[in-house]
Amino acid sequence: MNRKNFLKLSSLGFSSLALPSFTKAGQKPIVIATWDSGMAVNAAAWEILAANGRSLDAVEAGALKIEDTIDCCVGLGGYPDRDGIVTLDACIMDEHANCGAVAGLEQIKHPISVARKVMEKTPHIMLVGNGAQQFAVENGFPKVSSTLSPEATAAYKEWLVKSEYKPILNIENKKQNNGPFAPNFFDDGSANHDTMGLLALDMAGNLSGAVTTSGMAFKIHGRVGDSSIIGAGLFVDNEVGAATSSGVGEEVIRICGTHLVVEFMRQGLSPELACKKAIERIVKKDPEKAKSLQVGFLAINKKGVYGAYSIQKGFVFSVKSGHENRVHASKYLVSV
Ligand code: SD4
Repeated sequence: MNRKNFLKLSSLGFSSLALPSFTKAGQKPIVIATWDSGMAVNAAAWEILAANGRSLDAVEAGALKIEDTIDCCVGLGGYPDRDGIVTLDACIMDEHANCGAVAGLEQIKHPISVARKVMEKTPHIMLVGNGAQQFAVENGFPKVSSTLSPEATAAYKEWLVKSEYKPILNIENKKQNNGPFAPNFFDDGSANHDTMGLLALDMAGNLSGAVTTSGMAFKIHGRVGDSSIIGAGLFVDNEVGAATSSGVGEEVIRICGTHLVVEFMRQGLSPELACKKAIERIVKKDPEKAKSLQVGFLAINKKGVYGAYSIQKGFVFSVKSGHENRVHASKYLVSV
């Protein structure tokens, strides 16, 4: 079928055939991911979605892709905590509200797949620290060396000079600001935040999401952010939509951020407006503090309409569907 005929069919409401649809009102299948590093992640997820695969497999594949790379912020190549140890947080959720999570996981390369195993093989939702590692090893995930990546070693050494724990806005963009998607942003130094969150809607119309991160760089050992917490860093309700977050996890946890976004969508708000209302909730609690914080929410509804909103300028996200493959800048609430 050529694109013209296909569009004609879609506009006539035939999008429920097992074919990609891209009407203006929404797209299916589709995958969206936080940050411009989401482009590579989306490409991995797309291979599964385009072959009529399940959104759960797609989001896991996307997360695996970034866990494989040396990146400031995800996987074992990520920046360590203040004791020099890389600890990983991840979670995954499917269309049946099945979910699994790990937090504070050390020396395991693929926390997203451990989270999926927790979901599928245990009656629990979240495992942490040594218990999570023990479970991972028992389930065939090899324990790897705890050596920091060269980039993380350099960043940690630099951080040790002052040893200040101070979240810095939009570190992802600082790292990538020579790239093609480089928006202009805060450029004030050391590393602090990160995180890959991705959401997919498959051809069958089912939603899933995954989040993986090494969390805030130089955090207190044992600190868990929003990224492994269902309802904070990720929430999926297959009747309504799905949402994920990036930024200062404490602020997201405080308002049960992604659960809130999905509930706003349930009330009829568009994904973008739902994200905006959740951002407003954070800012309203302490407008002064919010000036130096970054949080971004990214959401998609059941029709494949997506949207995002952040506190500050600088949050970007990647979209891949049959219709588009690009990075978008999020709208934002306050100008510092
Ligand atoms: C955390 N939310 O550990 C993560 C960090 C992050 O962009 O998303 N940074 O709090």
